[in-house]
Amino acid sequence: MALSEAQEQVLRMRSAGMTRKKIAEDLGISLDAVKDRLRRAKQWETVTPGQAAAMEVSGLDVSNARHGWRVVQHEDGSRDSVFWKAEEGEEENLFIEALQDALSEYRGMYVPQVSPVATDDDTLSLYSLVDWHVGLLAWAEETGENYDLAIARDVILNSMARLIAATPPSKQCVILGLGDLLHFDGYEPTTSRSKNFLDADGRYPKVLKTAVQMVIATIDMALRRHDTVLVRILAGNHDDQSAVAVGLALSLYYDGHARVTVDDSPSRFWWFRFGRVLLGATHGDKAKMRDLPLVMAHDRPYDWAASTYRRMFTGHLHNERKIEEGGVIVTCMRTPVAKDAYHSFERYRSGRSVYSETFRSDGSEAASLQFNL
Ligand SMILES: [Mn+2]
Repeated sequence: MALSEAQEQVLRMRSAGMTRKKIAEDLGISLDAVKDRLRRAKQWETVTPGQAAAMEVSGLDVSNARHGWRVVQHEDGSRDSVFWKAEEGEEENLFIEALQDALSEYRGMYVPQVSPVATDDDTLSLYSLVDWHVGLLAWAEETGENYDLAIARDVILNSMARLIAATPPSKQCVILGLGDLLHFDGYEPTTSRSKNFLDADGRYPKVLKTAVQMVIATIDMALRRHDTVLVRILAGNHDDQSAVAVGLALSLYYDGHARVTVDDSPSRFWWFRFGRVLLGATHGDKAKMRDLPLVMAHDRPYDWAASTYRRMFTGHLHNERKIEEGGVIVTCMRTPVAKDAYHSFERYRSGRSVYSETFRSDGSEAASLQFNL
């Protein structure tokens, strides 16, 4: 007896870093079978070549024996003998491995990014993730353009990469989910309040996971351009509940990260003062654009007093509008998402963009970048 081919194969896959669950999936065998093969294979590892040879002639299988002598009488009169004792601590090792396997999918796996060499510490850049609607499905013959999960990931992340590379290297940046990051909010593909049916690509957990991965990819790209990243995910009318889950996932993922702060406030408004610049945002499905300056003044009276340049940002309408009211510029931004059939059949024909805004702390400068898809 020696290491069987099947045991060797499992051992090889395991040492290549695969989890036991993945090995079972790849080989089409049960998790228990993988565990058993590994256990047997590992027992052979601790056997010396002499013992292995003795066991082979004695027909002894290490995995079935706890301890004992085996003696084999050869035809020429010679004898081979071996004393076998199972290694102690094996149970504990198996337990630790089982724990590692179980947790492997949930570990905070952020990859530390190299800090940018030179950043401008007197400016702040804002990236708004406007109505990404991850999970939306569109068929080109109906709507003019195909759209699904894979296309969303590809198109949006490529646009964000180009945008981040072109944005001034401010020391601080904010990644702001402006609402409707997800197209639908649960196993039923409907809007959460009006219960309108939506064209959805994929199961809800897959959509939620993809949306989180896309925001993580965006944050990681921003970390190569900016020294610190503040993240805030606002809820919209399509993702009331999922926005909370995304915020929570991000705050756990970046827990302990020196350069990323996740603000997981459940408030529908975001406020932030950078020197004399006061910024605010909300999805835009509830308050009208014209009402937002007064909400800002009411909610942030001291920040209002300390600021000289004030901006508010919304999404929801999927087209660009800009108004100024009471000295506050309120901008509604376009989205990078394609139209679904419902919107295509109506008169909606807005273009698709991603944006960044950069502010100087004394309020003297505001630079806006817009990349069109
Ligand atoms: Mn909306």
